[in-house]
Amino acid sequence: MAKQIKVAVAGATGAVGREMLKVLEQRDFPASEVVPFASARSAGQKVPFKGGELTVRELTEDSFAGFDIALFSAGGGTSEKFAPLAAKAGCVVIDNSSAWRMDDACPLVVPEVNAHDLEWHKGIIANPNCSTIQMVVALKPLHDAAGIRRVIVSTYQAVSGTGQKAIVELENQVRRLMSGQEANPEVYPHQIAFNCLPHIDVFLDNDYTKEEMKMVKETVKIMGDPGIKVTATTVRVPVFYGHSESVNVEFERPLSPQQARVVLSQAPGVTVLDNPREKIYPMPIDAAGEDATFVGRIRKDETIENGLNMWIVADNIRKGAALNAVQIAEALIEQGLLGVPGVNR
Ligand code: 25A
Ligand code: L14
Repeated sequence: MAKQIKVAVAGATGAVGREMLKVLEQRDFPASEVVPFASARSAGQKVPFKGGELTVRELTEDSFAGFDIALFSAGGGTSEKFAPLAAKAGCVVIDNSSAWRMDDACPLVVPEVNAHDLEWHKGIIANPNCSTIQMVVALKPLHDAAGIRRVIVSTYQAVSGTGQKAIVELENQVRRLMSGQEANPEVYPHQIAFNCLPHIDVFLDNDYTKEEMKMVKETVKIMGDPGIKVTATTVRVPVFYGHSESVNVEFERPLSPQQARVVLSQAPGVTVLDNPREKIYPMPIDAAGEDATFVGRIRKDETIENGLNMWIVADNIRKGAALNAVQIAEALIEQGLLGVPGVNR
């Protein structure tokens, strides 16, 4: 009989943690037991799972004994502290925060792109940034076809990426402003309703945001090619679920829009929605709740020799976070890579 797999979800009361439970259920993940963990203030709270409810436990240093996989989405500080303890206990961590992504000992994985990097994991596997994930799902097949030189991306990111509190802030601001009250921003530095903020995560010394530099560095690590140059502008927009991206790509070799559509329509995880005459293109309201990365508006960049423009949309909470993490867990099982080298493998 196959091994019984015990799964811990750390940060189970958050926007991403709740979606992780939903994705485990929807994909009928082969777990013998799923246990939700969060901070002390949420211990005892119930979270829905498989038609019933699970009781949230407080995450502590010895929570991980007997678990095979821990899905983390409890913020970077929690991951820094608890992920090494889990790995030491023989539990493989799949971490959704930015804490471990650029660590040379941790694979950074989007299964459609680099599932092979799971082979060298040492107990902690990083789930990339949401904007990076959907971009590389679409770029990898195009890179294989024509060699990417440079990418210029601007994002239109939903508030759900910041968590449940930001979803509530957008709802409340819309209501307040429509009834003549002040916006009262708390989560974001400025009003987000009816506005755009060219500011996600913190500003760095080079005047880019940390979110923008994640897209630059993570893309190179996932694609395994330091020759790919990326420059990014990341923008928060008043959308609840679904990140959109305007992406300009310069290739080494020619690739027509029609060739790109064919390549993308055969690529894993991608759905092409590209029929401008019929007003068909990806939109966040349609991508919300879906698993695919949607690509449309594919057209030639007429200012350079080998260039295309496109529009990429995905559900940031699913493919950008919870779904990608569960797909990593499925790939680990498939490749026989459960267990931590030197501990229980
Ligand atoms: O927001 P926090 O504080 O970072 O918390 C996020 C999750 O981690 C848990 C926390 O439990 C929550 O489950 N957590 C924090 N510290 C912990 C610790 N020391 C810890 N777990 C263990 N040990 P909590 O008990 O603090 O619960 C409060 C959280 O519950 C959510 N919430 C509030 N109101 C809600 C609600 N959920 C559903 N319905 C409601 N009405 C809310 O979580 C609150 O903080 P959240 O959704 O705001 O948190 C999401 C976190 O994940 C990050 N994030 C989002 N998308 C991504 C991402 N990180 C990486 N990649 C992504 N794609 C967010 O930035 C946020 O930190
Ligand atoms: O994964 O949208 O590093 O505010 C941190 C910022 C996820 C999105 C990450 C946001 C991001 C989040």
